[in-house]
Amino acid sequence: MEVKTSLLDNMIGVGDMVLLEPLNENSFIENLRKRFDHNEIYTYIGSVVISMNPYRSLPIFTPEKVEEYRNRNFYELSPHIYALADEAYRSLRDQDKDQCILITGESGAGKTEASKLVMSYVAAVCGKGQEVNKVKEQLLQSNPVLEAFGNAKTVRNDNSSRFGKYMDIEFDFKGDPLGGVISNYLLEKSRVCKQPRGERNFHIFYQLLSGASNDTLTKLKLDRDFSKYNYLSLDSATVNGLDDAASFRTVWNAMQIVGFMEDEVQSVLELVAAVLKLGNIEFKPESRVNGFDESRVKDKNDLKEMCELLGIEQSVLERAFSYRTVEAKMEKVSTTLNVAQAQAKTRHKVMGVLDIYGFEIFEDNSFEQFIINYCNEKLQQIFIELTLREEQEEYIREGIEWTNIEYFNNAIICDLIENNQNGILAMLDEECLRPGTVTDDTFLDKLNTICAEHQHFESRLSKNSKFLTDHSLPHSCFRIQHYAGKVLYRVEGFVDKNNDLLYRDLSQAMYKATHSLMKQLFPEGNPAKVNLKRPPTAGFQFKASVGGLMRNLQTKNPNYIRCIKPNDKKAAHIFTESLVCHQVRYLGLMENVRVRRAGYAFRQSYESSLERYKMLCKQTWPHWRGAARDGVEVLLTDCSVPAEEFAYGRSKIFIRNPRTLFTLEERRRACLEDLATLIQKIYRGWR
Ligand code: AOV
Ligand code: MG
Repeated sequence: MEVKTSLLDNMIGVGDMVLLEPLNENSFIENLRKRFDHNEIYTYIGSVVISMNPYRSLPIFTPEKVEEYRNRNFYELSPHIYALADEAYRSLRDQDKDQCILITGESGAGKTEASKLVMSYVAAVCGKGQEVNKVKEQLLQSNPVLEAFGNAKTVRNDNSSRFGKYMDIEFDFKGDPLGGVISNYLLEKSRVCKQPRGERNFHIFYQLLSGASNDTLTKLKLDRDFSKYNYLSLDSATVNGLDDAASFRTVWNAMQIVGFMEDEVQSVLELVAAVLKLGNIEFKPESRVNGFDESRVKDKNDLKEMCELLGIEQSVLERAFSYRTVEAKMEKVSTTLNVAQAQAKTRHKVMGVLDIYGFEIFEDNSFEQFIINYCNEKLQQIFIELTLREEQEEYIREGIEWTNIEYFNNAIICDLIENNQNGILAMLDEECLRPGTVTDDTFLDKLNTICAEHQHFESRLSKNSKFLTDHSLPHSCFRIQHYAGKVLYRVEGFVDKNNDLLYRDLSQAMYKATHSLMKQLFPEGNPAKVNLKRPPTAGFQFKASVGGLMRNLQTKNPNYIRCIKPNDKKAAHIFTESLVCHQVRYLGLMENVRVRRAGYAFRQSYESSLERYKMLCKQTWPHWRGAARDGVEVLLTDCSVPAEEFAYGRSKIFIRNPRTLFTLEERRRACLEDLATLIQKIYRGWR
């Protein structure tokens, strides 16, 4: 039977880790390696897909492959991300269950590529027709646009997502796409001004300078030479394998497909150009009579050009750069956030695709990494909640015997960060809102007193005697033991970045611009709308939006893709065992298989399984009059499958081994074929 061979081939390893014999960490890694060596980058753990980054293009994403996987059952063919996408799409269309695709893994593991594969698969199999195709094109073309403005080269990934993205694709009752809603999560803004060594600014800057026509560049007052711009780091301005000029044309086209009018594209590019000019403006200190230092713009040409691009009077902007009106801090923040928008009640069917920035550790880790890694903790948490814990609890609920399996629950780390009273984010907010002198160090002091006892927190000045002697920890730093590894954070900039304040002088200057897009971006600069309320801090907003996202995801049926990075060199064919092993451990994949195996690989409600297999047994076909559970029992006994293969839960039948399921599926298929032949014969008879 084809089914078995694809999942149980000794040469290429087993397709589902649930079938691995013996099961231990070594055999698990060995299986991944074997498959990786044979270009089998996908492996299942039940319905979870493990995806290894091949770092080269494989011929497995063709239209023929899409056809192959279309409308086939999950276990029928060899593991593929298309099988997951197909399963999710069909449950959405046929069973009316909203779906979400959760893609996790560290930076460079292949999340963004996976999200695009899922989207392109769904686009290929859903609906037809001119209108529908237009919607699909728009959904797919949103990717190059978002990546141009939100991705950048980092040391971990040449196309690293510097923002989190969640896209809800909406479908009508037939399963045709209607449109999409994209939510973005905290962009790493600081990258615009400063990039670590070996990294780049956001792609769009390089794309524009390399790919725009001379005419466009002249209009934008730009020079093709990267080195003319302070914001474009020089040591890694070009990236192997990235064609910025070609990408520019792709982005340009994509913007139009997504719905930007030509003059709007132009407007956006003017802002990009203005940012480059802004980066070149330098200030010089100037002493004033009363002893205060004041800054003045040094070279006025860039300022002049920036003002021309934006339609701002030069003196207005210059003044805004040099002065600031400080507002009294409010005692308390009480702002209702408009973030839970993602939970809007829709009558449509929805498939959400989540692609965030992966867990990352750099030489220097700041507020941005802290936020990114917190986001990853939350996703790991939801994986644990839904897969591991839910699985165990289901057995208990269903009254099926279960031996508990230990797993590391990272809820404790989430709590360290997000606890409303004494979590790190709450303390940072408290510092940011406190009157008096607030510095990054006063924030660290606070952490030291309050988090000192926490087993996942360390700092040099920690009151906890255990760490007093730890001089490996530099000053002004704290360390968190994340689920995916220890990260040392430098507190420098935490307070400012969390405050995320733009002085009113600047927003008012921007609001005065005649450039209408620019003006729209600074509604708070409208003098008629002076809002004395302090805007919520970056951390507060992020926590609230991630919280909303998690609640939203929990209302949907989750599908997991766990991405693994095979090596640290961004290279094909290299499988670094220690690196893979580390990821397998922290992703909790062993626990995942154990939980899956200790029990039953497959389960289904009595009603649906009776409906599906009733044709296999004379007594249940075409109708079973009685309780569904009894029907299933009659059916299974009739099919003479060994009794130990099943357990009867309160509402569901549990099947221990996937092979048993394959056998049932195979018989069903044979039955359907017989039926089809029969119908054909009858039909011919009629004619
Ligand atoms: P990430 O999204 O997980 O990192 P990407 O999806 O951007 O990682 O993948 C990184 C790079 O690996 C891509 O640019 C490709 O070169 C390669 N790659 C990934 N998946 C595939 C695939 N299926 N086939 C061929 N090459 C692939 V980050 O956004 O940094 O967390 O924040
Ligand atoms: Mg990414």
